[in-house]
Parts: sequence; structure tokens; C-alpha cells
Amino acid sequence: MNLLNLITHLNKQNGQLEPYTNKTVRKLSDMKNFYYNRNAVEEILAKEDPIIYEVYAVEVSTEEGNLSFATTVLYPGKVGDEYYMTKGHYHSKRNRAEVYLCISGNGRMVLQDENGNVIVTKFDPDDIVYVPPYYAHRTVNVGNKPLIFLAIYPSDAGHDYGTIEEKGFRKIIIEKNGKPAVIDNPRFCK
Ligand code: M6P
Ligand code: ZN
Repeated sequence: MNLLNLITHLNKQNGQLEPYTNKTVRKLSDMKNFYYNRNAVEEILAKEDPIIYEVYAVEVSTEEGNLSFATTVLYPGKVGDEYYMTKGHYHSKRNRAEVYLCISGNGRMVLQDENGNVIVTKFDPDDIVYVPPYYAHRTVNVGNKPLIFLAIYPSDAGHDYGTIEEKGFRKIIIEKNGKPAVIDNPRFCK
């Protein structure tokens, strides 16, 4: 491995990593089934297909023992009254943990295990959140500027989006009276 490839630069203004190995762009049309208000999704998509977030990942190897990391730029906005958020995922290898560091913006993290235990944390600049093994994790932007964060995870963890797409998180974050509120997800299935 070339030593130069071990150094990546984070641009804190725009959240981009230079260099990165993978870039993912998630538009609303990619995550239709993740927001609870499907009418609101269709109303927005009839006019435009906004970018919800972008991920810049450095994934050098998927072999056990390695680490990968990624920055995410999660834009501000809402679908109906539900704030823009990531899809959220369990790790395919459930016993893999992760660490998140908030760089800028204001958010929440939703953590949930497969017994339906849910933890919602604040996620503001310089907050570091430990995602324990077995917990699905989603990030929500409750502010009015991009939420930029770094995540570091075992390279062999893998992403299981299907379980979340099917069952959802038990709690969702909506805007109520101009402020973030945690409510039960009307679409959650056990
Ligand atoms: C973090 C990490 C990545 C993840 C990204 C977006 O950067 O956890 O592994 O891909 O957030 O989240 P999601 O994959 O749930 O869309
Ligand atoms: Zn993860």
C-alpha cells in the first residue's frame, strides 16, 4: 500500500474528502419508502427530485480488521413535516460498531436494536456518538444548513437497508410548532 494513499484531506466547508474511493448521491426518488408521508413524497417528486445527501467514502479493503470511513453531507429540508434524513441501516454483520463525529450543522441520531429499543441523541458540532454493535443508525438534519459528519466503521460491516425499508424505525423526527419532536412512526412494523 502506498503511504500517500493513507492520507485523506477533509474540507470542513463542504464536507468532501479528497481523495475518496466511492461517492454516493441519494435523491428523494432513491428513498421513497423511507419517509412516512408517501403523499408528501409524491407531491415533491411531481415537481423535482431533490438531493437529500451525499456520502464520500474511503473504503480501501473489505477484509476483516480494516477500517473504512466516510463523510456525509445531509442537506436541510423536510418531506411533509419529517426532516431530511439518511436511509439508516443495520450492519450486515450485526456485531460491528461505528463512531460518528459531527463536524457542522445540527442533527439527531436515531439508534435502534432488533428488539425495538430506541435511543435518540442530539448531534451537534464536535459531538461524538458511539453506535454499539447490533444497533441500526440513522442521522436527521433538524437545522437549516447542511449537517456534515464523519463516520468510521469496520470495513467488513456491510449495510443492511432492507430491514429498515421494510420495518422502519420505531421513532421518527418531525417538525412540530417550529421545533424538532420525536414521535412514534405510524408505519413501524415489528
Ligand atoms: C455514514 C456511514 C456510512 C453511511 C452513511 C449514510 O457516513 O454510516 O456507512 O453509508 O453514513 O447513511 P446510510 O448508508 O444509512 O444512507
Ligand atoms: Zn453503519
